[in-house]
Amino acid sequence: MQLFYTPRSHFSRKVRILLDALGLEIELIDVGNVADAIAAPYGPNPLMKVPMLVDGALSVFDSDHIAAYLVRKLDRSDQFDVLSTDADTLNARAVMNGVMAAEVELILAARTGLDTRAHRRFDKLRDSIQQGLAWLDARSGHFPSHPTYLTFHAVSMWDHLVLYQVADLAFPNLRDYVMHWASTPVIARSTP
Ligand SMILES: N[C@@H](CCC(=O)N[C@@H](CS)C(=O)NCC(=O)O)C(=O)O
Repeated sequence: MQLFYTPRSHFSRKVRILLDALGLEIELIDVGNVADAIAAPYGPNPLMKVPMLVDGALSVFDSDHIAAYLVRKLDRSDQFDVLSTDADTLNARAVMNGVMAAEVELILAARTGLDTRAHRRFDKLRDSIQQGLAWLDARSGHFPSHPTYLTFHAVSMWDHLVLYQVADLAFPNLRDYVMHWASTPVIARSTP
């Protein structure tokens, strides 16, 4: 198996932490600058995004799809609750994915030459990040007290926000939750 990724990609990192937690070592292929509109490095992924998993003849797109594929194939006990159907858990995942996607849009717009302060569309993205983080901060006290895929997701999101500084990060509950797990070896190993 191969995972197409970049070392800083937060969507890739949640999958990398899961792989590490499951004790699975697979080949990592760095696609380079994800702002480039060059299809070749992404192989069969038409969306030109990472992560993508290749397993023999099969390609799997999208981080949560990849995580579910890995667990269905290799971790029947689903130790990290990847296949959860709990509405609160899935809402938290949706908010984190939304925050992460908005952050990608802001970062890649700036990287490709747009002034994100000059367009109202980007103000809405910035607002959605702040509102999403506030929503998560109000609920992180109810996040699981043992590490699950939600933990891997939260850490990947938070560390990326710290790295790129596109948001105000005054969210102490969320920060404390992430800090609690940050030095766990399977999490710390992929810190960007
Ligand atoms: N929904 C996708 C989002 C993946 C994504 O946006 N990845 C970023 C890197 S962290 C990317 O490749 N962006 C390239 C682009 O948007 O052009 C997933 O969960 O895998």
